[in-house]
Amino acid sequence: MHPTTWERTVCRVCGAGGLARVLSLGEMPPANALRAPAELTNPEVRFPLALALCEACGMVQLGHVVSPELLFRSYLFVTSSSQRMSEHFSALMAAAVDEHVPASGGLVVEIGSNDGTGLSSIKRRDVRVLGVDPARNIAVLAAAREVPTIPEFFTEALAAEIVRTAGAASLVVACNVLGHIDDLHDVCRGIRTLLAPRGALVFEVPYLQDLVDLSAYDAIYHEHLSYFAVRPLVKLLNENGLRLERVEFFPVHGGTLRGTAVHGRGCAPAVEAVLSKELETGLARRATFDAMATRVEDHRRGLRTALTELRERRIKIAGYGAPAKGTVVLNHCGLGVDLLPFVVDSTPAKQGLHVPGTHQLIRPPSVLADEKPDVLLLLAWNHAGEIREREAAFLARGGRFLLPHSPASWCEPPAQSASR
Ligand code: JHZ
Ligand code: ZN
Repeated sequence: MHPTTWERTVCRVCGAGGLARVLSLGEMPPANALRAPAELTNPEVRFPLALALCEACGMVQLGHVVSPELLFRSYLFVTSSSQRMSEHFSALMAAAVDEHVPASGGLVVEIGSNDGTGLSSIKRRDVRVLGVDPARNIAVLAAAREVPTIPEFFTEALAAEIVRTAGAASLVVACNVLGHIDDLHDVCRGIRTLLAPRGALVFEVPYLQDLVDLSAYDAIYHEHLSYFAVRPLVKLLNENGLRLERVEFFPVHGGTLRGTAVHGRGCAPAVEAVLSKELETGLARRATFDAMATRVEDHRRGLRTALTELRERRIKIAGYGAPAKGTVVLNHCGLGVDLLPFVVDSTPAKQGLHVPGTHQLIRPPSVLADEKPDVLLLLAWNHAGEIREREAAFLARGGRFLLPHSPASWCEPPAQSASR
């Protein structure tokens, strides 16, 4: 039996004790634990959700770890739910194969390969592909795309097994997955084991600086154990024989850092420049997060007030998207079905289920034509551009999207997420 939750008392990068608790969102249900109608009256699990800062190395992390068996074995988020994100990952794969895989072919391994969206985009090239993802239900979707997938957690032991059976990898890709893994050193050792001598790791993580700048507290949930700045990343990679060769920034998911690492030590001069900037902005300072906590509290009050006013004016409102981040906003702001009666989401597996904690029914976006809400709270705000395009009919009849931001504001075109 695996324990359900445990407390982390030392930093997962440098091992220092005395982590400083910097921002608490109270007790929160796991963000993707959507509830079947028949379960709604059962007691609901909630776990503490708070950020802890390691002042020794600058790593920001959750103070509590919820068992990965509970969070990831059956998973509802599918990468292909966003056309723009699918294009983003296809472009990443194409560029990374061009740069790192020899013309004679090679092995590409993706950690956290989800439904195989990324790997399937390079299948026609002269490469062998292999996905690793613990979500057994989603491995079935990857199989339908003919992407071979090991339905397990990536570990050093699994990496050794892959090398034994399939050879070393020219390219390892890991997008939005490093933050989900408690034992980062084991994963990095595994990547080093797996990479061919001239191979490269290309990874993406939500960038901590963007999270702070946008006060995007809805990226904080139990799946996200780590919130990466570049400084602790360099330390983590270096200690495991990997050199951070390049960092790039993209506006997707509210601000994403893409890193490229190879065998070696240290980091490239361009990466040093980012380290200096992080020092300047005080990204590893307690005061940075204390200020963010104040903004988050303003946000909570502002959004509640905005929704209460809309209700008083009898303006019909619903939520758009049932992303993990939506669960955080709805629960933290205490937005129950009295203020937000239902949400819509395009993911078939989410439809008919309810948001954890606040219990909105998740319905298909097609119901908007009949329900005719006046305002949609854009919980999936990171997909604003794509959603505005898809919901042109709602906009054409005067509907408006409200952003759950600090302070709550209208989402007017051009709808772009933050960019560095
Ligand atoms: P979205 C995900 O978080 C998952 P989430 C994960 N935890 C992670 O690390 C981060 O990304 C980075 C729906 N939708 O992408 C589909 C529409 O209904 O913001 C999704 O349910 N219509 C691994 O869960 C949700 O919105 C649309 O047109 O916060 C978006 O979820 C589009 C584009 C999406 O991820
Ligand atoms: Zn540390």
